[in-house]
Amino acid sequence: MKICVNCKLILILFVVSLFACTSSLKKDHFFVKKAVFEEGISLDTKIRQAAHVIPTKQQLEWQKLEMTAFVHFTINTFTGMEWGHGNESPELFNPTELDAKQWVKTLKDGGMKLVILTCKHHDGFCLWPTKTTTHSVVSSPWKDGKGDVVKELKEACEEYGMKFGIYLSPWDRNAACYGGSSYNAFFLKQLSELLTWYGKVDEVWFDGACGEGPNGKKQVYDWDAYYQKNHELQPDAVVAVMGEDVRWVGTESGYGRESEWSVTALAPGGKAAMTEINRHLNIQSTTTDLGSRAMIDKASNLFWYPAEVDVSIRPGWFYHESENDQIKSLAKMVDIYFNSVGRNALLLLNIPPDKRGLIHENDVARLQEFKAYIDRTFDRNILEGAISNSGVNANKAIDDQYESSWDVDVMSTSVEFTLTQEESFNVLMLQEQIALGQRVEKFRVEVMLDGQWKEIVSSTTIGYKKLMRFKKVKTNKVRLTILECRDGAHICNFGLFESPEILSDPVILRDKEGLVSLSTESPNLVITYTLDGSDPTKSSMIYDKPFLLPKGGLVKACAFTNDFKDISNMITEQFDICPAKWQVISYSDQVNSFPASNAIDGNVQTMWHSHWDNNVLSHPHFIAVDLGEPIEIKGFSYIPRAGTNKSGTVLKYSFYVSVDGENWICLKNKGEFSNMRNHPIKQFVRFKTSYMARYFKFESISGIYNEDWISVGELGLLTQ
Ligand code: FUL
Repeated sequence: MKICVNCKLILILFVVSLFACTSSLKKDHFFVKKAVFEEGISLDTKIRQAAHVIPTKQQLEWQKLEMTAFVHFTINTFTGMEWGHGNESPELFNPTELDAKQWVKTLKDGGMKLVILTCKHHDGFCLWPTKTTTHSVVSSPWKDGKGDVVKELKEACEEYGMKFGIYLSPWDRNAACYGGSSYNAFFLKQLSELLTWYGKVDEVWFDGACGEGPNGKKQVYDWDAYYQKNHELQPDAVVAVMGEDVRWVGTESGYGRESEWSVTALAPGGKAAMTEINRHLNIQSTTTDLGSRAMIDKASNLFWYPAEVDVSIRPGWFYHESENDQIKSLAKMVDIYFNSVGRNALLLLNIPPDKRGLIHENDVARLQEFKAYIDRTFDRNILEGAISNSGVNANKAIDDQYESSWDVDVMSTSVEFTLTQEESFNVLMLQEQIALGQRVEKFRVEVMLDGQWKEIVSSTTIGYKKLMRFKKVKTNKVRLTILECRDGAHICNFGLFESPEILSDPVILRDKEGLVSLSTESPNLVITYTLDGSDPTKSSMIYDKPFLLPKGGLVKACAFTNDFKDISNMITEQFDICPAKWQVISYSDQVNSFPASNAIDGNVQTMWHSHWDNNVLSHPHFIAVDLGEPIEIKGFSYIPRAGTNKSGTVLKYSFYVSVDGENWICLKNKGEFSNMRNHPIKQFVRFKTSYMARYFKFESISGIYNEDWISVGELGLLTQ
C-alpha cells in the first residue's frame, strides 16, 4: 500500500533537536551495562545517566531473538515428577524414539530462535556423558549407554540454524559432594564440559533454586567462579537468571510487567556485592518496581538487566501424559506473547518432549497454530514506510551497527501519520532504539475519528518492543505522543496491524466484596450473560463493567466474535454469599506468605498454607471465621489451591458452627471429600438442617497425600 504523507507541518524545531541530539551522541556518554552514581548527585542527573545505560552487544543480540524455547527433559519425564529426588535409577531413562531434529524443526517452525536444554535438572541426572559422575546417560539403557542428548541437540541446532543454550542446575540432589567444599569444583567441571565439548553456546541458564543435597546440606555457590568460567570459555554467551546478563521476570506465568525496565536498580547475579545492593534496596526479581524514578532516586547503581519470561506450554515443566489435554489454548499463548515480547521481555517458552523423546503431537499442533496466528497478525504493517508530518520515518531497524551508528529518530512531541485511505487496525507496535538506552516513561496513541482525536491506548514503558491490543478502529490519521521520557526518546519502529479475532471462553470471577467481573483470554470479544438461569444468547445482557452479586446467584456467560458469527462454550458459576464481612479469628498455623486470611479473600488464586519445610505442625489444622453477623448456614464449599501442585489439599475434615465463637457445634464429623486425590475440584457439602450462626470452624483431619500440612484455595458457605 502506498502512503501519502502530509508533510505540511514540518516541525523545524523538531528536526533541529534531532540533529542536535544525534550529533552529540558520542559513545563515551553511554554506560555499557552498568552506571555507578557519584555520591550526592541530583535525581535529574541520575535520570539523565539512566537514559544512557545501554546493553552489551550480546544483550542486544539476545533481545532481538524475541522468542526462544526451553526443553525440559530428563529422568522426570519417565517418573512423572517435576523435581526428582536424585535417587532415581538411571535405568529409567529410556526414550524409544528420541529425535532432536524433530524438536528443533518443531521449535523453529514455531518461531523460536534459540533452544535451551535442561542438561542437568535438580535431580542431578546428566544428559551428556560427563566425566564427573556416573549418574548420567552413560548408566541408562538408552543407546546402550552410548548416547548424548546434548550432542544430538547441538547437531540438530546446527543443521537448522538454531541458537543453542544450556540449563545446568546448581542445585544437585544426587551429587554426594553437594553441600561440601568440593561441590563448586565438581560443578565447574560439568560447566566446562558443556562449554567446551559442543561448540558455540549462546545462553547459559543458572537456576536460582538452592535446596538440600543427598546429605541434607545446602551449598554456597561460587558464583564468581561460575561467571569467570563462562567468560573464559564462551565470552559471547549471555548468562541468565542467576546470571549477570538476563533477569528472571519474577513469575512463571508468562507475563511481564506493564512498566518493564531493562535499566534496573536490581543488581544482577549472585555475587556477594550484588546481593548486598539488593538487600540494601530491599528488592529482588519479583519486586514490582525495579526501575521507576522513585527507585532510581534510592539507587546508587543502575544496570542493563533485561527480563526473560519463562513459561511452559503445559501446566508442568516436564512432560506428563495426564497433561496432554492441558496444553495452553491459542488465546492464552497469544496473550502470553503480547504480554512478554510485547512488554519489553524475551519469551522463553518451554515445550517438553515426551517419553518417546519426541515433542507430542498436541504441542506441535498448538505451536503451529500459534506461529500462524502471529504471522497473520504482523503480516502487514499499515504504517510500513510511512513518513510523519514532521519527517519521521515510522520504521527503522533496531541498530545492528552497535559500534558506529547512532542515527535514530528523536521524539519530544507528537508525531502524526496520515494514510492515503482509511484502514482498520487493532494492534499497536512500538520500539525504542535500545542500543541508545531505554527512555520512554509514558506515551499515548490517538486516532482521528469524526474529526476528533480519540485516545486508543496509553501506557508507560516501551523498551525493545511494546505491543498493545484494542478494539478495532478505522481511520486515516494516527498520532503518537511521548508524554514523559528520560532525556529524549529514540523511537525506531511504529507499527499498526490488524489481528484476527480468537474466540475464547469467558472467565467469571467475584471478589471479596461481591463484585463480579467477566473476561476472556483474548481481548475485545463481546461477552453476554444471564442471571436468571437461562442460556445466554447474542441478545442477552452485554457485559461492559463489573456488577455486584454479594448474596450470590447463578451467572452464565458466553463470548462472541464481534460479528456474532462464532460463540464460545457457555461458562456457569454459582455464587453464594460473599465474604465481605468475614474475618479470621484463629488458625492452627500459617506461612507468612500464605496467610489463613487467603482462605476467605474471594480469590481462588491465593491460598492459605501451613508450614511444610520447617516447624511443621501436623493435622488437625483449623481456621475459625467470624462472619460479622448471624447467617443461616446450610452447608459449605472448599476449593483446593489453584495450579497443578495440589500439595496440602484436604481429604478428611470436620466442620463446626458457633453463636459466640467459643462453644462449637459439630455439623460434620470426619467427613471425606470424595475422589479428591484424582480430581481436586471445588467441593460442596450440604447439611441436613440449617443453622443460624455467626462463626464457623473448618478443621482438617488428613490430606490427599498424607502430608502434615494443609492448603486451602477458598472456603465458602452455602446459604441458599
Ligand atoms: C525453576 C525450577 O525449579 C523448575 O523445575 C523449572 O526448571 C523452572 C524453569 O525453574 O526454578
